Amino acid sequence: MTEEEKNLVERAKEYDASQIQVLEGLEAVRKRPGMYIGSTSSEGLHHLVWEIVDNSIDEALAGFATKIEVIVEKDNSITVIDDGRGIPVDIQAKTGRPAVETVFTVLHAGGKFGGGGYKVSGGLHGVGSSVVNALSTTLDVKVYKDGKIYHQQYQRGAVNEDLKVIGETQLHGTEVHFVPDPEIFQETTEFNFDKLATRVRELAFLNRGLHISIEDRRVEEEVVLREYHYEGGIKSYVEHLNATKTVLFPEPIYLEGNQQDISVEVSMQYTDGYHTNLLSFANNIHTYEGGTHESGFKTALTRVINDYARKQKLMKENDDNLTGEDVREGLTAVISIKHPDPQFEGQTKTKLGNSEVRTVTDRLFSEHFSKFLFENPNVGRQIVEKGMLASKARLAAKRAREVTRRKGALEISSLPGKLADCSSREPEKCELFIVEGDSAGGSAKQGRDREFQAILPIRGKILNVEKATMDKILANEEIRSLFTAMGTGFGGDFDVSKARYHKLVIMTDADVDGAHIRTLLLTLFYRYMRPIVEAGYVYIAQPPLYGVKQGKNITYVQPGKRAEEELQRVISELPASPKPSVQRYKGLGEMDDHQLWETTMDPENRMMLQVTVDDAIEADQVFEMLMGDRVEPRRAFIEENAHYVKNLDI
Ligand code: TTJ
Repeated sequence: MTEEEKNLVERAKEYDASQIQVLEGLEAVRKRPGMYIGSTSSEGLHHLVWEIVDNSIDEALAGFATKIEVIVEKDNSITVIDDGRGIPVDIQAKTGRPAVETVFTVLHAGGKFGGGGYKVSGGLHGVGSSVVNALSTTLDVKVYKDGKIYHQQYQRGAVNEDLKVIGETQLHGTEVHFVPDPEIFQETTEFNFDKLATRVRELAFLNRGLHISIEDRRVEEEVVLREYHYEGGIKSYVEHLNATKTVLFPEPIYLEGNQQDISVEVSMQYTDGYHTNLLSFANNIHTYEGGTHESGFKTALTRVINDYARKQKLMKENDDNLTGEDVREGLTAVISIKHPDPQFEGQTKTKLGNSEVRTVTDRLFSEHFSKFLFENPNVGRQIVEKGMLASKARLAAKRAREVTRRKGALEISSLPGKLADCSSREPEKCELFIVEGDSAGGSAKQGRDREFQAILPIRGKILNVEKATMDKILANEEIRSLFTAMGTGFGGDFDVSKARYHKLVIMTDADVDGAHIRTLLLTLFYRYMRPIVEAGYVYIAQPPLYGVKQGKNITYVQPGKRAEEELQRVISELPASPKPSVQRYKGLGEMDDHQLWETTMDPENRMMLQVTVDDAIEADQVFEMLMGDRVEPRRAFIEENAHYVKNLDI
């Protein structure tokens, strides 16, 4: 063998060895997908999309891509296209393979070549392309670059075809198409368009100027394409959140700044309401659990308002300082920071830990906000007055709570009479059903498994907590019994670890009233029991929509978009005689206790929807729209959702 031949043999051996490593790496991903994408449920499935989209967002933030398209294809596969520089295709010295191949086949290979810029993605830190590849039956990448179109295909993570030029182009960018592997995503491979669209819109808000669209090609009859682009970025986000509310000043405050490689954006606006809506993000990740950016903002807000109030003599000399809660009442705010190396902590890894972010956010925000107050004394005065009102209300509520507490009204010893409690005292096993109406409550009491299922019937509409002060809320009997039954305490005393049930199930009729009560309850939970929503304790029961009866047998059909189709299928699969009868259930009351157990309460058979914080926020917004003071958004909403409301009503 010549020297050259020997070299070639060595290279080939090295290549084989590295290929084996690559396959072992991706095999590990297929063996333990949960370790890389959290879970293989619907959550994990959707996570794949964000792992790919994050790369395009990086390219947009670096200033090279202006447009991102996300497409849900007919077969529930996904295409993502951007107009960036295109993933590099040149052969890397180290591996002897095209860079793009390494991106998709080597675990932990980042999308960054030559460094620079933010790695904005959280979770897997944007190194998830190979993970997505490993969990897809096929993945195709096309790179439009230097006049050529390059293409490569992989199957379950392994190279299927070498990279090759398949055509010419004037364009530049990257296109990735992947088919999630049903062997991995056994629960479902169906994408939820609304869920994708919500996040895509959020990404548009969080990345000012970005054009991002999402298209659903599964719908035959119509073009479902949503395009998002906000020149105002998070300022537009605040406007959107406040669209249905009455605001104290017309344009949200907006600032952006940069210090120590950390970029900070804050936008905020006060409404005339009582509630705080504070959303924070780090590198586009929603930090549900808050963190240093949030705490920096909160401290600065409180300090600046108090300083301002004293300097302007808007507060009396011996008045107590306004508290953080006081100055946040009615506030809608979005904080978005970008950090080269974010540390995510907390139970769900959604709490920002980098301590330097606290100081940077505090400094940038307080400088901007104090200047704003001194330049807008009218607004400044309104904000202070609002804080002082909140402070008075807080003291009144505290007194009311003390009275309640002294009377022991929220103690478990005084469990409400209407509550049919369960016998188990292990909260992890216990379920509390909140049931609309006394008659359905009666059936539920009869039908339940008393070992672990408790029933609390509620009557009529419950109090609208949007429009009530704390002392009113505490005086409301339905709400009191709910809090007492849960055992969590109220307000500042709220303690999720004291929850007596780890499932709190809303069971209402499938009509407009039922939807309304459900919205009221969700609003209550979101506003006053948020930790139980965050803990995933809240569920919505899914009573069947139809019962198809034939002789002694009943088959049930669940509500949903395809309920009618499903009904037809059920009927067509029955033997021809005797003739089946179809019942459409309008209310829970139409089912007897046995049917209610079998269809809606029995853990073996039932379907329940777990409520996420996003669902609750949405309920809260829908609620504002329907119940708030402003007529225009309400009319628009009802017009837009007329079909939905009608469906509920049938
Ligand atoms: C990195 O720096 C050199 C030029 O190319 C840059 C890059 O990688 N850009 C890039 C990657 N743009 N878009 C991507 C990308 C797009 C999708 C849809 C999926 C993936 C994994 C990467």
